Amino acid sequence: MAEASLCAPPTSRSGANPQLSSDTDWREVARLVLTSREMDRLEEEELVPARQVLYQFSARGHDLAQVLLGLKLRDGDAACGYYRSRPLLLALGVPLADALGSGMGRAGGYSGGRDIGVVFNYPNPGGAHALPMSGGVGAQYTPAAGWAQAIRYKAEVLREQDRGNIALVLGGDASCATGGFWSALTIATTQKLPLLFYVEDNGYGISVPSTYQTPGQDLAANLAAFKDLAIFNGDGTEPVEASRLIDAAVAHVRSGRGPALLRLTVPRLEGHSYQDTQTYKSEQVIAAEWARDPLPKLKAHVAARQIGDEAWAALSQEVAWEVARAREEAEARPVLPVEKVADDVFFSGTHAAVGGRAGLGLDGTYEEPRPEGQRINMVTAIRRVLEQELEANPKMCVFGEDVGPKGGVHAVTLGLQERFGHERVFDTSLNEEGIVGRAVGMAIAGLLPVPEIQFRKYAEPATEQINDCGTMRWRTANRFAAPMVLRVPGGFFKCGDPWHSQTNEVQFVHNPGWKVAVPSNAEDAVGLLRMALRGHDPVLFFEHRAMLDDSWARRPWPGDAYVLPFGRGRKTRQGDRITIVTWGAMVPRCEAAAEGLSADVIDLRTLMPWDRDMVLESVRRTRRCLIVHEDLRTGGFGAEIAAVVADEAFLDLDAPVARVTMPDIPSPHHPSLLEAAVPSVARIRAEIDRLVGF
Ligand SMILES: Cc1ncc(C[n+]2csc(CCOP(=O)(O)OP(=O)(O)O)c2C)c(N)n1
Ligand SMILES: [Mg+2]
Repeated sequence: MAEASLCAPPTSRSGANPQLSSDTDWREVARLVLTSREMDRLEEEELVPARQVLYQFSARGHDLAQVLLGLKLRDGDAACGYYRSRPLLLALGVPLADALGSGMGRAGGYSGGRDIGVVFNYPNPGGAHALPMSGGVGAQYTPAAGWAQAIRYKAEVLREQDRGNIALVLGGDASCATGGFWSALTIATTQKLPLLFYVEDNGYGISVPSTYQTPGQDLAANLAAFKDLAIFNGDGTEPVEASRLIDAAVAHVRSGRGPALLRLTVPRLEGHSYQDTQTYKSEQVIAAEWARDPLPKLKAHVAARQIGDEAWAALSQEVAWEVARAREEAEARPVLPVEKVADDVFFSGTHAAVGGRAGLGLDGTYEEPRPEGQRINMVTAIRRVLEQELEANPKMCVFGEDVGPKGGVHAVTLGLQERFGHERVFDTSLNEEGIVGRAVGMAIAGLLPVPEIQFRKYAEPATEQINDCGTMRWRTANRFAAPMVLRVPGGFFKCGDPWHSQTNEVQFVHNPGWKVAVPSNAEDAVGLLRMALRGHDPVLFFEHRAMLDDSWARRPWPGDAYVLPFGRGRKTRQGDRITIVTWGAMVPRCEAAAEGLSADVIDLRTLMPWDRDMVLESVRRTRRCLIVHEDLRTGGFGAEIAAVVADEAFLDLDAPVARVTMPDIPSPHHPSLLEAAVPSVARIRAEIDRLVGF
């Protein structure tokens, strides 16, 4: 295809209903498009050169269609956009001073200066929320699918009135090559969710032409055969055509007939961002793009509707004043006090404006176990907590691969779907980004998602969603939060292997905003899981495969309202010659290794937060510290503990702080290789003896 035709309008079929009459308020459209243009101009001509704004993405060319679409959203809908979505935000009613001030990194606005201004979020009570965007291309899709699923959940499970709400997700042509796009497409079509995909096809992803993103450059044409997906495809610069297509696509999704894909071609009239000089485009291409500028087309269109030259000029003037006023207001805002930069990582007493609050409170719970009955294994214990909380909390839902009729490959969710139904306990498509991203959208919508990842390593495709979820409260300055409990089994079992057996819990500790539970036994699992389900932060709940049915880990049921607060270790043995710090499947090994010796064995139980006070108090008394973990040595969580002990108890030590860990290799398969790699009782004992005799 010739380069000059990259930005040509499409010739493929259009799903528009020609009979549909638009109720568009064209004066409002003009006002918003002019506002967006004036903001782009102000940034490009003044604020970026003055270094008042550091990241700038022009929306010129994309603006008309976004405004038309934004004006169709209403209370109960939500939109998840990307860095070029400011016109849509303006249509939702975001204050102009926030739209400008956020780019300046000032206090207030979207993030209080913690995030770049183009990565928007907008709590909008009474209107459609703009869900927190991500700087990662494609990461916007699956949370939007989660919001769409929450719409249905609220109608079917919570019996809230069905008001025809929709979720909208915006993405560029290049974003449609990401895993997130395909994941959300699979979720929305298989579940027939009210999700509208709006693809703004400007022919480029920075400099890469869309020939690299979809064959033939027309994703809508390529998806024509996709079942249960309505396609609307056309020109986003033509006021009449664009508004008809938008109306039809929105109406389709509102009617409950399932998802739709709306692809509109638009020219990107400036570089990708301010810094991009577009050397990869020829002069002809740039000229052809400017020939498609929607602004003169809009002007001509509204001229035929009583907004002639004079009215247009007056409107432009009015908009310029408003933007200038917003600039003054934004410039008057201070920079966030630096002491506040570490606030809002975790819930600290004030709920986010949107998201969370779905867990039951702590009223009636107790922190001392009240053991009853026979000892039960960890599988039964975890299942019983899930069952009780599902029973008591209709906002809670459990999902993941094989968790439905099969009851999970570890049998933890056995029988839950039968009891609570397919809306609340459900199988998902095999896409971990989709599992966690969908949970994010559901949590923002006020549900309590409890997703399962089948094995620790398979959380890797969800890494981006996990990270974005954890940072949400901080980067939106407590405007949004997405608490969830992510259950992840892992660690070795009877044998090892590089895929099912790793722990790598330290990676979650490294994701700001996540709490991390690593229970070693049934009683702690009950208390920590219930606490997690009633808390306000995302929690990684690690279920060690070797402990799920281990006899050592079996404990009596600790009571129906037992909770174990995070950050409280437990001394499973007490003594004064050495402190052994450990967690998970290493706890019984450390106990066995310390047999016959006076030692403190500390089961940390949670790693974020971890019980520094208990460890330091113990080490100051025993003067020796050994850390034992299953994870790899280099950069494992033991390194953190060792550093803290060295830092804070250096003068109390009589021996070096030591670690027994896996070597830096994946878990090996054969049981004898595995046993040689995982810390054994003999290896731990040898290190204890070395330190005690030091
Ligand atoms: C996961 C990820 N990879 C790469 C980038 C860098 N990046 C930012 S925007 C972009 C191009 C996206 O193009 P498109 O989706 O077509 O949107 P457009 O900018 O054209 O509107 C790239 C490669 C990123 N932000 N995230
Ligand atoms: Mg593009």
